Amino acid sequence: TLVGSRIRRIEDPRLITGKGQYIDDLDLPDTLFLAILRSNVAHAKLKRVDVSDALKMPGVVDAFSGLNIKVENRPRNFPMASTEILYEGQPLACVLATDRYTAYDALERVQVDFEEIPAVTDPLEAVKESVSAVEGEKNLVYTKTYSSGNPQRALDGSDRVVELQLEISRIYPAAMETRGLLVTYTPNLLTVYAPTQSPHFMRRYLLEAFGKDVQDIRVIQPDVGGAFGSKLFPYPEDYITVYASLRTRRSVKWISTRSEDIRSTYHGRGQIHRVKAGARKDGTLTGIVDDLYIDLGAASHGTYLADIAATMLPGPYSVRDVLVNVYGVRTNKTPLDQYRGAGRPEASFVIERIMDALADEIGMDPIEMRKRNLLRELPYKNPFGLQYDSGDYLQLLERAEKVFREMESRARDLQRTGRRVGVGFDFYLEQNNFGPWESASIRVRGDGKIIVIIGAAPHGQGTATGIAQIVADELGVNLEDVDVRWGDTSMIGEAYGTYGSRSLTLAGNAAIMASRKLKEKAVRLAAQFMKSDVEELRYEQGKVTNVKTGKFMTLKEIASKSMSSLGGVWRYREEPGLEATAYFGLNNYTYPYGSHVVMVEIVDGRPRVLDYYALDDIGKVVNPMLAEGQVRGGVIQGFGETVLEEIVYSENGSLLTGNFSDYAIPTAVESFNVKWEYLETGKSEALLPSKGIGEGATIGTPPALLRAIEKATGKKLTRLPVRPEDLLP
Ligand code: MCN
Ligand code: MO
Repeated sequence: TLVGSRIRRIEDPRLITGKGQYIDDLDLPDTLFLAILRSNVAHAKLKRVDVSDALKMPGVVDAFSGLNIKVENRPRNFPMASTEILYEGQPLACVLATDRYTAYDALERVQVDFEEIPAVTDPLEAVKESVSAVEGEKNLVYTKTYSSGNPQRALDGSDRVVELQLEISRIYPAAMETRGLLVTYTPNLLTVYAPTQSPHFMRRYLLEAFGKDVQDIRVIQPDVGGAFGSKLFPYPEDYITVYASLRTRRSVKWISTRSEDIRSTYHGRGQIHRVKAGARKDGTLTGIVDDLYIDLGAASHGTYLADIAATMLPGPYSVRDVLVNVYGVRTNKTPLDQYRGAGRPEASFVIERIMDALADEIGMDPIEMRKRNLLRELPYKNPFGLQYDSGDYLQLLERAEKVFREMESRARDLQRTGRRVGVGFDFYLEQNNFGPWESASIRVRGDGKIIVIIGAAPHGQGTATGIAQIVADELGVNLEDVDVRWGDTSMIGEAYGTYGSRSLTLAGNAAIMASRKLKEKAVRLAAQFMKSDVEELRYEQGKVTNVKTGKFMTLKEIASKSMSSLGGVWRYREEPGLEATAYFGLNNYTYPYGSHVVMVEIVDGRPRVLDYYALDDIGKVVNPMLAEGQVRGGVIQGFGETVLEEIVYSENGSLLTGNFSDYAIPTAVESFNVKWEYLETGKSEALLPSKGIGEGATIGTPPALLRAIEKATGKKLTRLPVRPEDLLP
């Protein structure tokens, strides 16, 4: 079978030979270029924005400011500031010109009068409410309590209690391709080319805002150079560009520069956890109390990330006495949203830091400590009601432990020679397949070509290859006969998209269901053509065979006969055509799990990875090469988050890491090899019993890597990323 095999990505030949069509490759005649004027201060009273001088410039077609559209939980005055500037990079005005150079030049002629007022950037300062991030409003905009059992009593009854302030800095989801949008105008129908993770979300949101001005909006996703969670929902610039197209009745393109992107693409993470956790001398985790501060920036739509982190905080361990107080705080920074892992890396970082800290405190082996607390029976309802589904956590942990012991003994040899080497280990629980469902359609064309259209919207993952494997197996045809397509709202009625590591499982299972409907139809059509009873026919290996006579028709023959007049069938018993659509949703999240083991050396003041091992259980693995690719990329991103990447603001809210020379992402130079293995014990309840792998490694990497650095430096580490001073001898 193809499912389970390492098959090369069918997407790649086109992309690696430079034939990809990214949004800025699309050139349509008479397109205006839109450039956005952004605030260069964090907090100010906005008195006047005057575009009249810009409008006088040759080549400038239009310019405007003060556009306001109501979208829930976005900054007041969205998508453009009109009375108050709330963060550096917030859109203030835009210019439309016949080319991009003129548009940017004209921005300099927009006059802005404002009066700076105090900004607040530190969420722990902001909760004190002495400086308002938004005039006349509270900074603390969201509080929630997750409570189970009696954590205070549990801490009081513990042999040891640790208190930690764990900080996870803000990071920039640095996709290779910056954001952009291209809108083509025709009366009543806008076509929006959007490098998005969900064309259907884009359509829904845009129709909500502009539905009274157009009959429909078609969204097409061109090739997308990565997203990592950041391109799921429309941004201010998307609304501005669509509005500009409607206003000018012209096609409009907006492409963000890297320095615009770094201040305007919603940042990720940004959480501080003040935790107390207790254990008995035998290593039993007794209780956790956590004050979770999430730095929302100038909006409040990122609160769900705190909810995910809070409910996942107990991780794979049996602790029942847990209290998490969530504080969602607004600051004068770019709004916060999801970045690969979205809440689960934060939870995993906190619980794994707790396990290491407690193990150190009671003088116990950290793996023994984890074993003592690891859940043995599944399914299991966690203290906050999450239903962990399936698997054998201990089996996986013990396998990773072997790797850890072996790495540790090599590390000890190196340490004896004076090298600063350490090994880290973690166990992580993932929650994915975020809902609610996904769709897939299969159409067999008259020429026999099988077109599969999925509602998921991959943008680098290689999903089309995985889906092609699934469908080819299910229909018993060659991989080359299956053509997987996606990313156009006019190809598929309703859909969701690619996020929450859901596409393979949800779209894959929808594709299986659609394939099965299609096979039934093929049998009914074949019965008509072969003058047989349906009962005598079997669909097998891409053909329908009469079990009595041995005669058969291939899927291609059935399709072409059904769909062409040349087939000579003019009286239809069966409805012609060979296509089917199916929708698939699970009634729970899936909970894959894994373990990372890493050996690090501090060389010239920098952590260098000497060995890296990751082990995952995601149920049925469709294509181990694709899954491994996800793990490798995720580990390198996790390395960036642990060692290099940090969005830093000055106290008055100016962004100090506004380009790639100040904001360091991992490059080929810092990259290293990752060994990956997998188990298939924890199956999901789907027809194809898979779970997601798209985000796992960004969850599993930071706790193990930070532990390794802690061991190599002998220091207690509580912050992501580590800073140079943490690494000094
Ligand atoms: N796969 C598999 N067997 C499984 C599960 C998955 O072979 N049991 C394969 C799939 O065929 C697919 C890949 O692994 O090629 C990931 O599938 P899945 O876990 O279903 O995740 P999604 O396709 O839904 O991808 C989303 C996930 C998320 S949420 C982020 S963020 C992220 C990530 O994918 N962003 C990425 N990986 C990324 N990879 C790239 N190149 N670019 C991004 O922006
Ligand atoms: Mo994501």
